[in-house]
Amino acid sequence: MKMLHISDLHLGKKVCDFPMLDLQDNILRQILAAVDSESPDCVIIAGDIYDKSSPPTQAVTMFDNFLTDLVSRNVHIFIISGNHDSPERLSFGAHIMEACNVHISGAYKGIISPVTLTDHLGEVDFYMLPFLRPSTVRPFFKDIEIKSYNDAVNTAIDAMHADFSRRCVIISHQFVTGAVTSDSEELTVGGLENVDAAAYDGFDYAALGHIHKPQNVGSVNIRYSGTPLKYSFSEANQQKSVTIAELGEKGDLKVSEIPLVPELDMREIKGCFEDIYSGEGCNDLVHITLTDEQDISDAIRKLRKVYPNVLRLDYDNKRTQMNTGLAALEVKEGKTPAELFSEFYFQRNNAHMSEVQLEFVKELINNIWEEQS
Ligand SMILES: [Mn+2]
Repeated sequence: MKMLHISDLHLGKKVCDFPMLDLQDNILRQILAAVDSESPDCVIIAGDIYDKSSPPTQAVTMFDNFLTDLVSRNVHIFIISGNHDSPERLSFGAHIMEACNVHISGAYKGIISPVTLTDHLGEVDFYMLPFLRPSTVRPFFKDIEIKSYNDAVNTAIDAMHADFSRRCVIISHQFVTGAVTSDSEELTVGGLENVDAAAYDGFDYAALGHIHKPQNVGSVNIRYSGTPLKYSFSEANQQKSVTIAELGEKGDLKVSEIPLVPELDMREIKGCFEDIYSGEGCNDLVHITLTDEQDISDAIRKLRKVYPNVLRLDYDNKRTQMNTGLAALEVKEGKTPAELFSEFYFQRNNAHMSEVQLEFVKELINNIWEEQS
């Protein structure tokens, strides 16, 4: 059973106000090309189809086209809702789409029956769990105490009564303890969401979504495919990919990756203004960190001439390296205005004024004093 596993498309997402739709359209085409070259039996989309529960119309149209293209390739398609999706909106037309081998698990209803596919080795059961919170599961199990996400997921899985003597796959969108996170996931603070990997014991493959870096958690058969695109600068050094999981006889799993190459990369650039401004430049989505000690006036507008898609600009210099805000100036009698300004300058920039700067300030202060007297 050959599975092509993706997740966290976040269609319609903007990164630092930059709309990702065109890049997403291109990356979906690359995924279709991977379906063509790999000929999987099924495509698994493990949640977070959209970035918002009410996605923009362009995102809905894009996913509609993607699904239509997938169906025309004669594969089974498994879709679960993630924490960013509206389960009800995602399941619109789900019963009708079953006829086209599109299987959607939207709102949790307390019972999960497997979808069974057959290959030359026999049957494989696919269990589809939508994103679960304790409050989603509790109403269906009044006599079980469900305090945590871990309780919720374990209760829902126990209630499936999966037959682990058969080949079986689970599709789930949760935060498994030990997974390496990025800045774009919007997790609940404090680790409340954690689910122990042991919840997925017994399944030949757990096709996971929610965490945006592709990775195995603990063992090769518990895996996040990651996002198809970088959605934060913390992912600048990640290689995004499509996961191919091949299940032979029970317990025999092979996993490989097909790299995805975005039309525009997301990168971090650090250096002084002159070097970056006089460099080659490109259209990539960049976060520029300037190391100049003095702020460059209108830096972002100037840099956009070489890097039109600067999404973020920061400084890394003596001033920004100071860990706290400005300490109160110690105003004592007997200090001249120029001395006070020198102290202020030092606190602000973590460096002393040069002789020239000091002379300039003294002259300026004198002029102001004379005007007022
Ligand atoms: Mn996500």
